[in-house]
Amino acid sequence: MKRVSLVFTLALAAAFSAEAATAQTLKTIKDRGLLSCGVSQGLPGFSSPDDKGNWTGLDVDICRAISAAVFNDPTKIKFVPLSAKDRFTALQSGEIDVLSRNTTWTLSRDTSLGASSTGVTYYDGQGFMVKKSLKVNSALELNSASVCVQTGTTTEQNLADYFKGNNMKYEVIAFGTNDEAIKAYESGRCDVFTTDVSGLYADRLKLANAADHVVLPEVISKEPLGPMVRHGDDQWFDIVKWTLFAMITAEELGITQKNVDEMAKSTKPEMKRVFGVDGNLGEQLGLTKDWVTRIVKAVGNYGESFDRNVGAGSRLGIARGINALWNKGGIQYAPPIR
Ligand SMILES: N[C@@H](CCC(=O)N[C@@H](CS)C(=O)NCC(=O)O)C(=O)O
Repeated sequence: MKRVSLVFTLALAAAFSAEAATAQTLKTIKDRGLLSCGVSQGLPGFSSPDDKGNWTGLDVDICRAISAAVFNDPTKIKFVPLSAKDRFTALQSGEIDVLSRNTTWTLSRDTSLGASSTGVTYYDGQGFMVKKSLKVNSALELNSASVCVQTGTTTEQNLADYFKGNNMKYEVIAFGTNDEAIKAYESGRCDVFTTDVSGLYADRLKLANAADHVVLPEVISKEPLGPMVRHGDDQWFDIVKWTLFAMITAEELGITQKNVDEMAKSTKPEMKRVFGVDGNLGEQLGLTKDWVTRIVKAVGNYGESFDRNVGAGSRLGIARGINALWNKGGIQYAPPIR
């Protein structure tokens, strides 16, 4: 009996210390008073700073939503601009708490790079852009082309797969930053620029004469983009994951930045749970009961953020397409808040 209870006590102690060891990120962020958010070095619509250093974008909104959920303030953030190559080291080393940088969820990133993908903010795929003067209508006509690409990306890998798979030759010219790659393409050092299709829309805005360039019809890969956290802290993983799910759920329930206070008075059981009137779901995450209200007040629901940053209300003007909600013809879907 004594032995059993000793074993039990030891097991319990181990369980608690494991919890204490892993649930550090939220505490670290609160002690620091800032969320450290890894973003791009400037990709309009996703994460880019204005002249005053004020960051906006779909990826930025995720960090603003997390900051709102934790601090009831969407501005308690240190934005860390990262190249594609440096982003995972920054996450592993603890320099950033979350990587929200048009980053594709893949198996090797979830395993050997020690990241945990928390969900998908934008379902994307890789495409090609060429100068109209090249008179090319399909990527299959690109045999022997030179291609500008950013190093440390899935883009590089897909490019190799696509050309090899179609028995085509190509010359890759890789750059450390996106601006270098796009400038090289524009100046004629390569025939083709390739990246995620959303990136092509964003990068086209940087070109002197956008109308001189065309995006080819082929989409050669799946690029589910979303926020990532470090392995090893389940509580933090849950917070980031459910922040995104809260934004998607808010869209589904018709909760907007404008009507959130009104909607919070709803007597419907699902609404009462979401708004923390019934139960303590927010507290189970380590947040507060009004976590969803905080998030939606700060950034709006997923659809509002999409429209404002990359969609119809933005310079990019991207259609919702497969990023529409699952019940509106798309595949955006959040598990139940219950
Ligand atoms: N989604 C791909 C590509 C991501 C990527 O880094 N794309 C480039 C080209 S659009 C980019 O975002 N550059 C912006 C920057 O370097 O700041 C990945 O995760 O590897």
